[in-house]
Amino acid sequence: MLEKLHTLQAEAETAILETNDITALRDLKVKYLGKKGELTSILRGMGGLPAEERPQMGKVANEVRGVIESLLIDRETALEEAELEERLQLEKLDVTLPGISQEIGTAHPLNSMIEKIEDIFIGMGFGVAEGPEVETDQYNFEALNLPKEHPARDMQDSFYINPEMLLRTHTSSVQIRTLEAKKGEAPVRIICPGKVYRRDDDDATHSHQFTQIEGLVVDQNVSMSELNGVLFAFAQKMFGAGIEMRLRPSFFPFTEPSVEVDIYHPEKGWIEILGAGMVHPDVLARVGYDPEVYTGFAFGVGVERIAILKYDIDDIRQLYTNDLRFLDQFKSV
Ligand code: 2NL
Repeated sequence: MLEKLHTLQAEAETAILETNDITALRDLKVKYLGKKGELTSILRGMGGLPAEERPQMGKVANEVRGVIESLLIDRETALEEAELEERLQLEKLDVTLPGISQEIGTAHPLNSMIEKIEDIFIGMGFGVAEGPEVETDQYNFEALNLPKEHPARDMQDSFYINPEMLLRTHTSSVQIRTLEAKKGEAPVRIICPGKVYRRDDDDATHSHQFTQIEGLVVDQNVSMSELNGVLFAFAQKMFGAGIEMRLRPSFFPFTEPSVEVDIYHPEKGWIEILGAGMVHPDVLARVGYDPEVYTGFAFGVGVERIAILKYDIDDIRQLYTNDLRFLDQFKSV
């Protein structure tokens, strides 16, 4: 029996020291010291020993239990420490390292220019109206004094979907739709931003798709001097209070009289920024406004043109190709 106890102790010692995980170690505790464990089963055999040998055997058995118990505790402590050390190595975090900075995107210069122009006119009491990009030739041409035979309606100059429908060539169509919906009611003060399309060959100064903002005011007693005042306020807010502006006579089928508006650029001289005029009486009459009672003015701004001028951009295509080296320059705009 003594030999059995010593063999058990030696066997337990090897098993405990060889174990590398805590769960297995707990299993060993059950195996050697548990109620149904090996030590218990050896002690059961004590009943068959002569009475004088029992105390001695009991003492050895307790010593063996003590040795196994302390081996278990030491091994458990060692394994826990190793596990903690491993975790500390893996989760090592240097809070003094600089963070990984996240690039923050910004509005596209064309979108910020649209918003800038919208804000200026909203500040002068204009509302914003939008409408379809695919238009009937009724809204895009007929309503604006551009009848079938007009050279501006050449099939080669616009993108036709079918003989009656095309991609709008200006946002005037939205203004016509707004006037029609108002059924002769005044005042009307709107701007109409949006994409427009013309069959041009793309180059540094032309694009088959560009952005236009048209404005329209219709009321009683609307005059050319109010047009002048509104456009000068726009030019000042866009290019600075000291800007010089002039109107030049021009021609559009939908306005009479018509003007082209220039600003003075210190290096480039007089530069055209937009076209405008008093709404043609026939245009007003066709959408239900009596031209004897109501007058109006309208203007059309090319957004890219303004952006190119203000930011000194040398090629309109830079506004469409999304080269980050170009876009990054507008982070603060
Ligand atoms: C340009 C500048 C312009 C208009 C647009 C307009 C709209 C209505 C009635 C009359 Cl509903 N006119 N818009 C007027 C003058 C100029 O755009 O250079 N266009 C070719």
